[in-house]
Amino acid sequence: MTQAQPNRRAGDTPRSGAPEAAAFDAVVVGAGFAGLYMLHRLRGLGLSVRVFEAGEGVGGTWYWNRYPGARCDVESMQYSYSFSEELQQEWQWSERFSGQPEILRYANHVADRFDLRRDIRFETSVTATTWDEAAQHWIVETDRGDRITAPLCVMATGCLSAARMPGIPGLESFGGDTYHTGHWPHGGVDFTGRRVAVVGTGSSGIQSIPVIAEQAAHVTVFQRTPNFSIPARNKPMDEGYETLWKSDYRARRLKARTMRNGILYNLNDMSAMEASEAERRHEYETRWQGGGLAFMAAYSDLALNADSNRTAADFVRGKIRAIVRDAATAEALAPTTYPIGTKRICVDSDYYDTFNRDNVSLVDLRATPIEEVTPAGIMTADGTVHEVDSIVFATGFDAMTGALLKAGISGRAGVRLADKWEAGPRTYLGLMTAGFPNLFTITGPGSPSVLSNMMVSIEQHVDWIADCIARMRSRGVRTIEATQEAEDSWVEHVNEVAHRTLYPRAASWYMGANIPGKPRVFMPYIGGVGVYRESCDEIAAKGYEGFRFSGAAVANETSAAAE
Ligand code: N01
Repeated sequence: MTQAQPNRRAGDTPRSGAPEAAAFDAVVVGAGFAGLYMLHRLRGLGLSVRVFEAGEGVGGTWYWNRYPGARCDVESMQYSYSFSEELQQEWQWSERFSGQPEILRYANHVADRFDLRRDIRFETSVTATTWDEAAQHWIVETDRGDRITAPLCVMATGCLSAARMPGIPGLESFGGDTYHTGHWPHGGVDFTGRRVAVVGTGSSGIQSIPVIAEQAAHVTVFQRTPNFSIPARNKPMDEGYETLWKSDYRARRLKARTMRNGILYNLNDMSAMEASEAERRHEYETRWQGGGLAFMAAYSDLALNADSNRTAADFVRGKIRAIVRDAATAEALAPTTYPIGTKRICVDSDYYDTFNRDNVSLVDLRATPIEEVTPAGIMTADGTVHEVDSIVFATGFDAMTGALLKAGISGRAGVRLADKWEAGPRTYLGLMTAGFPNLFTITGPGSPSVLSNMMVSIEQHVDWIADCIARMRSRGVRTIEATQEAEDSWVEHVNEVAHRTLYPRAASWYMGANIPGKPRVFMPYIGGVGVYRESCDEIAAKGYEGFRFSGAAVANETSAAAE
C-alpha cells in the first residue's frame, strides 16, 4: 500500500509537462449510495481516498432521475442505510414510499453527517482507468485533467446510470424540447399548456405519465411494450409503523438480508398451483390493495412456473381492463408477450386510470412503429404526425455495464474491459473480474443488485470489500484478483440459475435486450440475496477461495485471510 497523503489533491496536479500523479490509497468512482458508504468505510480503515463524481452533488441515481413522479418502489423504512444505528434512528421519512427529493435530501444528510464531501471531486468524470503492472497501481484520469494513482479502485458507478436515448431518425430536427427521465433538468420543467409526448413505458414512464398529465395540455404516450404495474398505495408515513420499525430496526434489517430480494415482506411459501382459484383471487386482491412489490411474493413460484405466473398475470390484466374504460386502450395496455415480473415489475400511482383522462392518448408502437421525428412531432408508420411541443424519453439505460465501460478500464497487459466483456459481462461474484487486480465493482453484473433492495446489496458489497481490504493491508498483500477458473464457474452458475426461471423469456434490460447489439446475457444473479451473501461470506472465510493474492504475505495468504 502507498502511504496515505490526504493533503495532496488531484486538482493540484501540475498541468504542464508530464504531470506528477497524486497518489491515494484508493479511488472510488461515483458518489451515490454505494460510493458514499464505500468512502466512509475506507476512511475508517485509515486510507486516503479520492472519489470522482460526474454530478454536482451526491446521490447518484437520485441526483439524476428528477423526473416528475420519481419515487422509490421499496418502502422508505427499508430503502435506507443500516450501518449507523444513530442515522437510522434520527432520520424521519415522511411517506411510505419516498419521493426523489426526499431521498436526495437523505443522501445529502449522510454526506454532511459523516463529513464525506471533502474527499469528493464533483463535476468530474473518469475517462481512463489503467492498471500499471510495474507500479502495481491504477492510474485514473478525468475529463478535468486529473491524473491520480491508487493501488485500489472501487467502481461505485451504479447499475442504471448510463441513460440511453434511442437513435430515432430526425431527432435533431425536432422544433420543441426534448428530455430524458434519467437526466432531468434540475430546475424542473413546466409543462403547463404544452403537448407532451412520452416515449417509453418502463418504471420511469409509468411514474411520470400521471404527473405530467395533470399539468400538460395533452400527453401522447408512445408504448412499444406494455408493462405490468402494481399500485403503490403510497401514503404519509404512519407514526406507529415507523415506531415499530425503529424499535426493532437491527433485527428487521438482519432478517431482510436473508430474504430473496433483501426486502422484508410477507412471502407466501406456497405454489400458486396449490391454491384454489378463489384463494388465489383473494390473495392477489389483498396484495393489490396492499400495494407495492409484495404482490410478486403472493406465491413462491411466480418466477419459476409458467402456469403459476399466468394466474398472477391474468389477475393484473383483469385489473387493467376494469380500470381503463376504453376497451381498445385497455387491451393495448395489457401485457401478453412475457411472464409477469420478468421485465422489471412497475409500481405506480394512478397509471392505468390516467388513460381515462381526456388529455391522454396511447399510441401502440407494435401496431404503428415510430418512423421518424419531424420538426413538429413524432411520425408513426401509418403516416400520422403526432404534433407535440416536448418529447420526454423514458427509454431507460445501458444497464449494469454501461457506466462501468464508460470509465475506460484497462487491466493487465492493457486488456480493455470492453473487449473482455464483448460477449457479455464476466465476473466472479459480481465483485471482481479476472485480469483486473484490485478493481472492485459494487453491485456489479453477476450479483443480485437490480433484483434486490439496492441499499441492502450496496451495504453487503461495501462491507465485503472493506473487510477484504482490511485483511490485505494487515497482511501486506498488494493485490487481489479473481481467478479465471472461479470466474468461469460463477458465470456458468449465474447463467444456470437464471435459466431455471422464467426471466430469460422476456426481452428485458436484465438481458441487455434494450440496447441494439448488446449481447443477450442475463446479467444479475437471481439466486437470492440471502443465499448470495452466504456464498460471499463463506468464500471469504475459506481464505477468499477463487481469488489470487500477491504481495509480502502471499505465501500464507490463505490462512491469513481466513483469520
Ligand atoms: O427504463 P426501461 P426505465 N422506441 O428500460 C421503451 C429502475 N427504476 O427508466 O420494453 C420506443 O425499463 C422500452 O420499450 P421496450 C427500475 O429498475 C426504478 O423506465 O424495450 N420505445 C420501455 O418501455 C427500472 O426497471 C424506479 O419495448 C422505446 C422504455 O422505453 C429501471 O430503472 C423508477 C425505445 C424503457 O423502460 C429502468 O426503468 C424508475 C424506442 N426506440 C426506474 N427504446 C423505482 O424505484 C426504449 N423504449 C420505482
